[in-house]
Amino acid sequence: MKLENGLRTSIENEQLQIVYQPIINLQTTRVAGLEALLRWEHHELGNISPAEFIPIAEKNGMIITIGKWVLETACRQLGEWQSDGFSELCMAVNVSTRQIYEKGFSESVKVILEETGVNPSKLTLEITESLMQDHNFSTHVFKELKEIGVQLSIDDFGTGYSSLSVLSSSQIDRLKIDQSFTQGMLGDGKTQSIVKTIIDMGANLDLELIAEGIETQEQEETLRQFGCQYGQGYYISRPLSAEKVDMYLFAKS
Ligand code: G
Ligand code: G
Ligand code: MN
Ligand code: NA
Repeated sequence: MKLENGLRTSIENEQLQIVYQPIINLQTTRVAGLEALLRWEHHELGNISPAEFIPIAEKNGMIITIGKWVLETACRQLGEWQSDGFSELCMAVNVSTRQIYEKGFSESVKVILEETGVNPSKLTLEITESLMQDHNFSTHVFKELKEIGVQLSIDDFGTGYSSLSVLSSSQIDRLKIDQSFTQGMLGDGKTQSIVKTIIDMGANLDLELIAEGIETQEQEETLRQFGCQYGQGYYISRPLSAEKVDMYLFAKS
């Protein structure tokens, strides 16, 4: 109850923040984009993980307001970095199932893109696999989002139960290989085969592949050799505050 009440006032109290984790092109090592990750600094309880408060926000409907705030803030921030000269930079934003199912979701995405002046193709919406449960509905919303021109990415790919038919529908642009595969592949032959298979499948289906949770040089090197295009993880960079992203981008360019 305490968390729930706190969440209601978290935006106006400026307790919500976004940190940005760099995503690099593994083949060229250049920065390709950033994933926006929400953080809640509670005045008494300290940092609360989105894994803890997003489910609460989904239940009480606050996710709609919070989700809009995240999209707006991340797009506005992307617009600033693009104006600073990083014009090809992309932004990935996590969206929850409940948000997507809300009437008018795609319209609100469109409005935010117009207001912030961000090219739709530079925004990726990350969707977890569980959304694929209601195939008919997701197909309909995905179609609207594709008409706007945003990229769609399946997050934590391989841990849920998205059917392969979703991948053949031409609505999905990217797959994010779940970090459990990245971190397991060097110690386990079968996990490594799964990673290879996902990367090959991605290439065959014209999907962009992003490996998550890269924590060592060896993992990065292996994924590069397997032909994975993009990667992110603590070894590349931890999630950074907006100010630190500025420094990161200038240092890398
Ligand atoms: O950043 P971290 O590992 O703490 O994130 C934990 C979980 O919260 C991840 O599954 C991540 O996708 C999710 N998450 C982070 N930011 C957001 C957000 O803005 N919206 C939604 N819906 N989920 C988020
Ligand atoms: O579900 P999603 O993939 O959006 O969640 C991303 C989460 O993973 C974020 O909370 C982020 O902080 C976390 N993360 C990012 N890179 C790494 C990493 O290299 N190792 C681990 N353990 N977590 C990571
Ligand atoms: Mn994600
Ligand atoms: Na993920």
